Order: sequence, then C-alpha cells, then structure tokens
Amino acid sequence: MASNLSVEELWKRLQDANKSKSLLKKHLTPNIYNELKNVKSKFGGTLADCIRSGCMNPESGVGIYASDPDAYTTFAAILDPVIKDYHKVDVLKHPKPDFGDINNLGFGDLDPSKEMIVSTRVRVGRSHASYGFPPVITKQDRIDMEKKTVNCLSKLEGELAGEYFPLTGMTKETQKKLTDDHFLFNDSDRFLREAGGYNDWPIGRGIYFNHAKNFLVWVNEEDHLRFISMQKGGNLGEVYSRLVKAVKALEKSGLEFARKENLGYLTFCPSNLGTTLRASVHIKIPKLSASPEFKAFCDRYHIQARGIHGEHTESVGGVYDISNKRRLGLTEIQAVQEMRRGVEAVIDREKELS
Ligand code: ADP
Ligand code: CIR
Repeated sequence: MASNLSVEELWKRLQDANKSKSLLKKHLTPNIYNELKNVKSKFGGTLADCIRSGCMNPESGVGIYASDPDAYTTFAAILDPVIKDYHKVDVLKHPKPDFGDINNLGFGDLDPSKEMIVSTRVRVGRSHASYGFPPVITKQDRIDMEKKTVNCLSKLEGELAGEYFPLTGMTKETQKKLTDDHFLFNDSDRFLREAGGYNDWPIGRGIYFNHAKNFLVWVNEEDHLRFISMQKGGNLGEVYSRLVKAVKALEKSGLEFARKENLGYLTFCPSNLGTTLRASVHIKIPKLSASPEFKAFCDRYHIQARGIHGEHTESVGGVYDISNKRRLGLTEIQAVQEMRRGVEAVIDREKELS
C-alpha cells in the first residue's frame, strides 16, 4: 500500500532529503510547489498523487509519476522540466508515430554467431484514454479496463492469437516460474508500490500470450497496457516486426489510447512518454561491464544498462539488459535504430576487450 501522507508532509520529506539526486528534487521549486499544491486534474489527481513515490523514496532517479493523462497538462509546471531533463530535449515536441517499413528494415540478427545475445525484447506502453493512472483509479476501474482489453485481445488472429491469464487465481508457483523466465511482472518494485501501482493487487491484472509465447500483453502492471514481443537470440528484425504488426492490429481493435500532441503516447511514468518503446537485449558482456568506461560508453550511445530481472535489479554473471534510453522526440524506428547501433557498438567493444 502507498502511504497516506499529506502534500505538506511529502514536501517536507523532499526538502529534508539533502542527498536526493532525483529529477523531482531538482525541479520542484517552492514556487512551483505553491502553485500546484491545491490544484486538481480532470481525473481528480493531485500533486501528492504525482510526487508521493519520489518523496517517500528520495533515491528515485525520476521521482514523479502522472496521476492520470490530464496531469501532463494540469501539473505541466513540474512535469515539463522533468520530462525535458530525462529525455534530454530543450523543447517538448514529438513526431507522429513512424514504425518504419518492416519489410525493409535493413537489420535482422545482431549476433549471428549466437555467442553473446541471450534474448531480445521490444515493448511499448499504452493507456486507455478515458481512465486515470493507479493513484486515482478504483478496483472497479481496473476490472472494467481488464474486460475491455481482453475483449479486444480476443480479436487477434494468426501468429498473434492466444489466451489471457488473469493473475487472480494463478498459483504462486506459476507466477514465480513465469517471472523467473522474464515473461511476467510481480509486485516487488517499491517505487511503483508507493505510487499506488499495486493497489488492490492482483485484481484486474493479467498476462496474454500468443500460442508461440513470443508476443505478450501485460494488463494493468505499471501501465494499463504493455505490448511485448520477445524471443531467444538476437534477431531484432523478427522481434520488432512482430511488435509492429501487433500494435497495428490492436489499434484497429477498438481501443482508444491516451495521447498528447507534444508528448506522444501518455504513460504513468514520464520516462516512458512518446514512443513508449524500449528495445532490449540480454547480453553477455563481462569485460565491458567490468571496465571503468562502461557508464560513459552507454551514455555516448544513448543506451541504458539494467540488471537481468528488470529495472532496479542486479546483473547476474556479466549478463546485462541493454536498451535505448530515449523514447521522446524521435520516432519508433529511430528509437530501435538507436538501440541497434548501441548494441552493435557494445558487441564490438566487448570483443576488443576480450
Ligand atoms: P520494462 O520497463 O520494459 O517493462 P523491466 O526492466 O521492468 O522492463 O523488465 C521487465 C521484464 O522483462 C523483466 O523480467 C526483464 O528481465 C524482462 N526483460 C527485459 N528485456 C529482456 C530481454 N531482452 N530478454 C528477456 N527478458 C527481458
Ligand atoms: C524512479 O524514479 O527511480 C522510479 N520512479 C522509476 C523511474 C523509471 N522507471 C519506470 O517507470 N519503470
């Protein structure tokens, strides 16, 4: 459960957190705090809803979530500077979606020798336009969203056809196995918990698999929807093409997604706005990851390194999750190309160091 501290108490905690390096701490000035502390979004979201996680967890990197799609307008005075800082842009603008020509991508397997890349995954997030995000939604809202989503997923055909498995009623053993195999999410992220992400857990949550288990949909994890394509090995071309086909099919299935002209698709966390796309590989890089140049190397290529059980986890055996860091201000195909260039550079450097 999230704490129920008032906005004044949360603000005090943030002010006392002298060592915090979060973007919230950096950008929430007394003036902006005073301007926003009594304001409400169209969905009833408050400043407290947005900053609770970052104030209770001063070691956050970002420290702020949007209470709902309208928060990006109502609380723009704090969200805009955080978004610019995270995505490294001076002006908030975002191009129209462009997934490129999947019949002519110009890339396929990033590791034909099969020595380094364990698996490849590409995901996007989507939000139902008419619902708020975790701090402001009810148990019934989640159940309604789940119903709406499952109805549309049941229209998927061909290689995308599959089955939905609600978390309610799923055995602990099945959940653990699916999580260990990197398919399923759990309720262990304390940043998300404090933002209300696990309220009424596990009601209204679940996972959809196609029959080949290489296309999945997460329902009501951090975002209302996450579409995921993944498979063993390094064939980014196959993984990305499948994701694009799924997004296009789901756009036609009757779901309406939250968007904003200058921010692209809207998500709970401002780090995911825009394309919402994260393309990643699990890759064995024991030499590069142990070298002092690793962080600067990743920064140079706009890539991010995570542990192999997701964000805020550790690496195991020199295997890292390497993905594109930027999602806003570039198109989907540009985001994937950025990740591809980064992964190719990582492979070359690892070989040089070996
Ligand atoms: P996201 O923000 O994309 O949802 P997380 O870092 O929370 O990502 O990770 C979600 C899950 O996806 C974790 O179980 C993680 O291990 C898994 N995952 C991410 N990238 C890959 C990959 N390339 N191969 C296999 N599993 C992956
Ligand atoms: C933080 O600020 O560190 C957390 N709130 C996570 C930020 C980005 N990750 C995410 O949305 N999953």
